[in-house]
Amino acid sequence: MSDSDYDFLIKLLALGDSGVGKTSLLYNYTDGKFNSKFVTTVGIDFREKRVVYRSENADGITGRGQRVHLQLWDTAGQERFRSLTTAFFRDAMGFLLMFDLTSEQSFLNVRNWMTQLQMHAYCDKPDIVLCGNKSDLEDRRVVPHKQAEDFARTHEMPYFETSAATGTNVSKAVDALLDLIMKRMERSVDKSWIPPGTAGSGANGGAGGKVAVVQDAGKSKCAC
Ligand SMILES: Nc1nc2c(ncn2[C@@H]2O[C@H](COP(=O)(O)OP(=O)(O)O)[C@@H](O)[C@H]2O)c(=O)[nH]1
Ligand SMILES: [Mg+2]
Repeated sequence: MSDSDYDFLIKLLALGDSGVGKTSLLYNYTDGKFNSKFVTTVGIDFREKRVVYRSENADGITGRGQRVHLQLWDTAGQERFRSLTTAFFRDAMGFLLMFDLTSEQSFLNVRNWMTQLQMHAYCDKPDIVLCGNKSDLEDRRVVPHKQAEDFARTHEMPYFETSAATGTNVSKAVDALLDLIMKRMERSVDKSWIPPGTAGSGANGGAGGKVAVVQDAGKSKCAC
């Protein structure tokens, strides 16, 4: 597959306090590895991965696979990088909002991250998946499963307990976010009115055009 050989370019952003495991989780997702050395992310960085997305209709019938090029943006959680990272919020189509199950403070700060998202993301109700990370450290857990799950339900976000160390639920969390984004884009396309007789006139161009449509949908045509 060549570099431009994909149907959709999707940009995701991981955010949350410093030390919750953003870099480790993205590294686990793209490379299947874990590095226990703590290396502070400076500013912003990204990793990439190709996946095939298959949507299911109401009858459970799976459609043709869509080739997705995922760009996973990794932010630095420290306050001093905030002005840098908020600029990237605008460009992302979905968010992995992370906290550390062994840190009460990182869970309390999830609210602050949500406020930041509401202010800077493409719309005030963006697609977010909440991840309580470090689930392998069960003996050091301070955030009860139910408390995090209730919080996520109140804010209508899926919730996963992940471990970047063992890989538990890492792909599931990213897949759930991709699913939300693809469904939102389908809704935006459904909502845009196409005058009778113009369908198939090539208004969207070829494969390159498709990618442009996706980016537009992520930035401005919010279907919430
Ligand atoms: N046990 C365990 N340690 C983790 C996990 N995720 C990250 N860590 C460790 O927590 C520290 C911070 O991780 P890092 O990915 O740099 O956090 P970031 O600041 O959010 O990017 C590092 O020492 C990691 O090895 C996890 O799921 N389980
Ligand atoms: Mg980091």
